[in-house]
Amino acid sequence: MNPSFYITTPIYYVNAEPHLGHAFSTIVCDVAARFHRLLGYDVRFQTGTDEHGDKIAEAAQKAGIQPQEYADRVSGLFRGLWPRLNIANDHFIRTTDPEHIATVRLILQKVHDAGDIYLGQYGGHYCVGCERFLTEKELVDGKCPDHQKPPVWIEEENYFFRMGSYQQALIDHIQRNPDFIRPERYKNEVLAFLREPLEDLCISRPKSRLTWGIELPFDDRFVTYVWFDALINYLTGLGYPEGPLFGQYWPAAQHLIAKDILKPHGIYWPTMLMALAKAEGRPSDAYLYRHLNVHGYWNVGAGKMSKTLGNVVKPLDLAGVYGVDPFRYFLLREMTFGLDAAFSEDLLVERYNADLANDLGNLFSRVLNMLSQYRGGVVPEPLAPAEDAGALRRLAMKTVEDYAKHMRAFQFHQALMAVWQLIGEANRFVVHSEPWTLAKDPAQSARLDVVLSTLVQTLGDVTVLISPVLPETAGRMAEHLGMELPELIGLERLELTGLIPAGTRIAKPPALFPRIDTDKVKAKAEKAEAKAGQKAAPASAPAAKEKKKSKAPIEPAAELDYEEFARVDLKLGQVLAAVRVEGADRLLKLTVDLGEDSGPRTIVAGIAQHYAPEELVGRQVVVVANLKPVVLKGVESRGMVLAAVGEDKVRVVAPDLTLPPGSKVR
Ligand code: ME8
Repeated sequence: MNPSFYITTPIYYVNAEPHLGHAFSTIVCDVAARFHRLLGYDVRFQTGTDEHGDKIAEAAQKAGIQPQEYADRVSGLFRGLWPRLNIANDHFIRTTDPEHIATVRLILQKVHDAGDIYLGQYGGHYCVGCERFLTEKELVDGKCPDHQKPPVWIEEENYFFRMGSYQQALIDHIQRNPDFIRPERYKNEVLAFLREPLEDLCISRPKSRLTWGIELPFDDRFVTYVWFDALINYLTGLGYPEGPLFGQYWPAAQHLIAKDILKPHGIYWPTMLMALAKAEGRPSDAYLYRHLNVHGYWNVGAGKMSKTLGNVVKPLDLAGVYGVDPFRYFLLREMTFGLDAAFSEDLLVERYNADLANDLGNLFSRVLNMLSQYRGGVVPEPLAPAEDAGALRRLAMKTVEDYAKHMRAFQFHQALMAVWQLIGEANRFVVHSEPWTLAKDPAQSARLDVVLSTLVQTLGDVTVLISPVLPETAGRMAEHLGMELPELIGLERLELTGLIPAGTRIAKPPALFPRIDTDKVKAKAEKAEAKAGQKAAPASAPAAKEKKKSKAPIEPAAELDYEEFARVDLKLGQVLAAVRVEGADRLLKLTVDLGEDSGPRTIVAGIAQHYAPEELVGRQVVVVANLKPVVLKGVESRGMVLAAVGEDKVRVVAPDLTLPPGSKVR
């Protein structure tokens, strides 16, 4: 029987849309899942959404809809995003799934019956953002340090889980299994926390305060605290307690999280699992997961990125411009797993050009072009012994070993560094063996065979090694090299002799990673800006500056979910006045009535070369009403007027009948 590997992402809150951090954690799990498949494991990979609790109830209320409808909508955004980043999860769980609700209630009942849940009195500093009571120590200047808001003091009757009684057992387990929590810094953080007495955990919320949760099975006046509910998703997804998946994949579980949720996963969850095992009469460590893998935070600009603070990077914006594989590669290569990393688009382009276009892309294209030119595209038999070629093959085998060691330890950047070292050596081998010189001398024919064959075999190995991180590229390379799919090959079959039999015919290579010409990208972006009538914007306007940072023009997405489209607020407007903007020959300042109580809006449109101002007054126009305001030539523009752009004519879009201003356009 194959060994089993169960990997989980945190289940994400549905109070905001997916961002770079969520994409990173989910891509990491996808990479770990694909890598373990290469090792021959039976793999199960689960992600999902966390949908109960104050935060979600509040967000739904703000949106003016029911929590369930709200959760359905945002959960759908997460679920829809993952395939577009080439993430192949086996299961997507939602805490509002009926199976999950039943599992949480079952576990609560078991732990309650075993005496580990009791009714008590609680008073404390509650932070709505964190969904938990904060200790005095955690407050900074009387505020929650993460949400910059003072917590509210709440006193009430509640149920408690006897977490404190598992403190010593947890310390012992961590000390006996030093990589239970990894990397080590996070193990140390949990142990440091456990040096203080561990308090019991309040696991209920009175319905008077919150109804959006799972009702306690033993007291219908309360719902379950969101963490006691959410953590159990990892068991529900396997069909605990009966399902065959549970027997196969638990406790061979590995969780992946960022450092923000270390405490719930490093303390609440293992003590809950110990209590559950005890309630079932099993040894206390029977259900403890295998590893908790903890990564750092992606920071954007000077600070931390979080949906609460609102400075988020949208994954598809980048993957759409640079490709999904380069985006995945950048994230895995750039972050030292466990530490924080800085995200910037410039760095992404730098890595793309250096590692993907130069190193990998160049090796692939030069080797296969030479094979085509000197051997008609047919992989030769390597008959002559050659020390340098042998060394490159041995390095490839050593790379496989190092790579596997690092990947198992979730040190992805090191695994990739090892592969890129091999790619670098292969490129150097090309330079020093000079196949172009060998090709001119018939006496060197056997030597040329060895050189070309060795390089082709290296490409074969590299294809398999990069496949977890760059699955699409690896698939293209494998197809081109006449190999099976990398996931069917597996690591075990990477041997000195190589994967590609002599006699294989390989066509001329496609360009895997066309170099990104940074100047061209900038120029293209500026042109697009000019087209949008924004070129005349002063560099000092903050919105204009922000725009300048963008490296590439935004291309329309190949497909858009209806939800994404529906976020654009299109309205019909009536132009009340129009004047030229001083010092900008393309811009008109329009006063547009959108039927709003706040009065007409000022909108700057880049159509001055196509309309005299007076031509527009009285006309109806379609306006993007929820575009962020921008300052153009000192005028704040609140919205955008839609126009059809012909070869040399630009005409505003309008209905064929006059309708009331403010009418929805869809
Ligand atoms: O905490 N850098 O959900 P959440 C890297 N529902 N990763 C980041 C990140 C960043 N800047 N920001 C977020 C919750 N993440 C709970 C989890 S699990 C039973 C319940 C990633 O939507 C990272 O994985 O706030 C982090 O742990 C997670 O998103 C938090 O997601």
